[in-house]
Formats: sequence, C-alpha cells, structure tokens
Amino acid sequence: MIKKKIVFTGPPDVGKTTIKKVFFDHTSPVSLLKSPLQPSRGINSRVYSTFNSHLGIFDLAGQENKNWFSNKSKDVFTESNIIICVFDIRNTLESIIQFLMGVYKLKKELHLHSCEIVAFLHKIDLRSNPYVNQKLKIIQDFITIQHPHGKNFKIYKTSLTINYFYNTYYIISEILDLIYQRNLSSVDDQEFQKLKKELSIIFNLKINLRYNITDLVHKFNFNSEDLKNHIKRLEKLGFIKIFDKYQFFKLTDSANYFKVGLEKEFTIIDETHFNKRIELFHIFLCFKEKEV
Ligand SMILES: Nc1nc2c(ncn2[C@@H]2O[C@H](COP(=O)(O)OP(=O)(O)OP(=O)(O)O)[C@@H](O)[C@H]2O)c(=O)[nH]1
Ligand SMILES: [Mg+2]
Repeated sequence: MIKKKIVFTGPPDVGKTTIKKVFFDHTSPVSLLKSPLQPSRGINSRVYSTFNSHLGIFDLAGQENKNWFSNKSKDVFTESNIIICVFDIRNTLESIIQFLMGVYKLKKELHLHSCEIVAFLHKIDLRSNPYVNQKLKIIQDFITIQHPHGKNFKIYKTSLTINYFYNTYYIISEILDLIYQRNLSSVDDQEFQKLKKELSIIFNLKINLRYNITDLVHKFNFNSEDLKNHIKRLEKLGFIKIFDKYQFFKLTDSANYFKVGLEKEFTIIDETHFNKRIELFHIFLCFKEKEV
C-alpha cells in the first residue's frame, strides 16, 4: 500500500485547522469564519484512503512549535511528502522567513530528500492586493534565490472567504495532484462528462433552497438513477447536504462559495484551461475517510 503524508505547520492562529476541516472534512467555511475553533493541542491527524493508497494529514498545534522543531519531537515530520507552512498575511516578514528557514533546516536534518516545502500566505482577504503581492514576492525571492535548497519552493495566496475560496480549493487539489504524480487527476471522457454535469447542477441551483430530487429529474432531464449518483458524488465533495433519505437536498456553503469563483473564472479563461481545472476536482472524489 502506497503511503502519502501531508503536514500542516505554522505559527498559532493562522488558519491551519480551519483549512484542513473545510477542504478535507467538508465543514462550512461560513461557520468556521464566524465561530472560530479553539487553538489546537498536539497533533491532529486523519487518514484518508484512495483506491491504492493511504493519505495521512497531520495538523500541528502552533502553540507547540518549540516542541515540534525540537530533537525530541521532530520525528512527526518523518516521511512527509509535503510540508505546508501556513502564515497569516499579518505575520511579519521576518517571522515568516525565520519559520521557513527552520523548516528547511529540519528537512535537511531528517533527510527528507523528496519532501516539498510549500507556504500558504493565508487570510489574504485582510489586506490589499498590492500589499499581498509584494509580501509574497519578497518571501518567494528570498527562499528561491538565497536558500541553497529553496529552488523548488512555492508560495500561494490563500483565503477561505467567498472571493478566494475557489482558487484556494484549486491550489489544494493541485498539491494533491503533485504528490500523486498526476495519477489521480487523469480522467477519461466519461468521468469528465460526469463532472461537467455535476458542476452544471451546482450552477443551476440556488443557495438556501430545499430541492426535491424528483422535481430535478424533470429540470435536468436525467434519469433518476443517474441523478441520484450525481447527487451522491456532490455530497462526497461536500457540495450538497441530503435530507430525508435522498428525497430532499440543499446546496452547502462550500458549494455556494465554490460557485462564485467558478463563475468568475469561466468568464476569464479559455475552455481548455477551464476543462483542465475541472478535472482536478475529481481528486476529491477519490478520497474516503479510512475506517479505524
Ligand atoms: N479572515 C480570515 N480568517 C480566517 C481565514 N481562515 C481562518 N481564519 C480564522 O483564523 C483563526 C484561526 O484559525 P485556526 O484554524 O484555529 O488556526 P490554527 O492555525 O489551526 O491555530 P493553532 O491551532 O493555534 O495552531 C480563526 O478565527 C479562523 O476563523 C481566512 O481565510 N480569512
Ligand atoms: Mg489548529
């Protein structure tokens, strides 16, 4: 069985647990932004399985960073495929760079040769675009140019708020695609057509309305078995919540946030790129939480 491992690390209160819960456990971004989680303690880990692999996702409590980077506990990073360092856009440049240098040092000490280090400059909704871009460029240049092992370093702009949600979702799927060496995102035409239909379902429905599945059979011209399968897949993506044994459903907040970005993107990129991006979301259909 192939094993993959992602570690989320970073200063306290930057959004690590929220990101993990929204994209991997389908918790509503609206509720997590409104009622924040308690600071994490220790390591929160979950294992997801795909058809031939296990993916472990580790979320480290920021308040215990001294511990994670000490000789006693740094083994938590062993065998990582990717270390995602999350920063709040309001963290100082010095603290961000210092943190990243610490992660590179650890990568060397633990001989994590094939582990990639990426950073999320998170909560970009809290600062202006020029501010964000300038900060990003300084960090990117510092690590890629000045750090002897930093040439593959990538830093992304992320946020869970409505205008950035879709793009952040896309960034996560791209990272997963990378660690699976593009094996999960290559989809055949049949699967692609399914994904397109599912997106069209989301496109054509409204948030906050309760839909009856039987009515939709007429609206979309699907047969009821097909429709049920599409609805199940959308539920798996966290885009639909089902009630009363598949009689009724509603779009989730995630679907609504996703839709806003997708609609915007559709107007600015060409169809080939758009299709490529749709394929990436297939990755999330490959995971299921492992029974333990
Ligand atoms: N404005 C804004 N706030 C966010 C965003 N993402 C998360 N937050 C908020 O950031 C705060 C911290 O989130 P957590 O996920 O608990 O942070 P953490 O990094 O896991 O913190 P520790 O567990 O202490 O290490 C919460 O109040 C979230 O609602 C975002 O994209 N924008
Ligand atoms: Mg946390």
